[in-house]
Amino acid sequence: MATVVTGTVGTDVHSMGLRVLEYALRQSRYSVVSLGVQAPLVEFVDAAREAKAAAIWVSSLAGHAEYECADLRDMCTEAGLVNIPLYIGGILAVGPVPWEEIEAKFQKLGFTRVYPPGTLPAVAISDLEKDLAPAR
Ligand code: B12
Repeated sequence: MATVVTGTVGTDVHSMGLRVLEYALRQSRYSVVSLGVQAPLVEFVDAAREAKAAAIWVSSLAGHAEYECADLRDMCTEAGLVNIPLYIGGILAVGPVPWEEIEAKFQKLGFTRVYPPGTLPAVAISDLEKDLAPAR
């Protein structure tokens, strides 16, 4: 059973979307290591390494993810988690920023997949199946 590490990062307290995602992952037979809310980046990396996780999913609504998640890819690589899929979703900016701009920004930060507000968990779970297929 593949494991996904989940959490909100930094200062973000929004927990409801996270819980929905975790429920959906478990229903789809993934094991979930939940860090809950306001987890420091290093906890994502440590948990992913310990659990030999297949992916890390970050939920962020407060709008500061660009700053709070900037180092996640580099920290994963330094910890030997080379190319681990990193997904992020929620509300990833403050104000009316065009989605293409937001997506490009997070892709540049090393996120594998970036989701707009209100994305259904099934969409991302289907993407995860695809992203993990070569490793299975
Ligand atoms: C409830 C809520 C709160 C609650 C949170 C309680 C809790 N335990 O979670 C409280 C009152 C604490 C709160 C606080 C704040 N909030 Co608030 N909050 C909301 C609100 C009304 C609903 C969020 C929610 O629960 N949605 C329901 C869940 C089920 O949906 P979801 O989170 O969107 O998640 C789904 C999808 O988006 C997707 N998804 C989410 N993450 C991910 C990740 C991945 C990988 C994938 C694939 C999919 C995915 O899947 C989920 C399930 O379907 C939103 C408004 C809104 N319409 O979103 C504002 C909102 C998010 N909050 C906002 C703000 C500003 C704040 C505060 C800063 C307010 C303040 N000045 O104090 C603080 C933040 C404090 C902090 N440090 O984080 C803003 C953010 C603005 C922005 N980003 O531009 C919003 C958008 C309100 C607004 N319109 O201004 N908030």
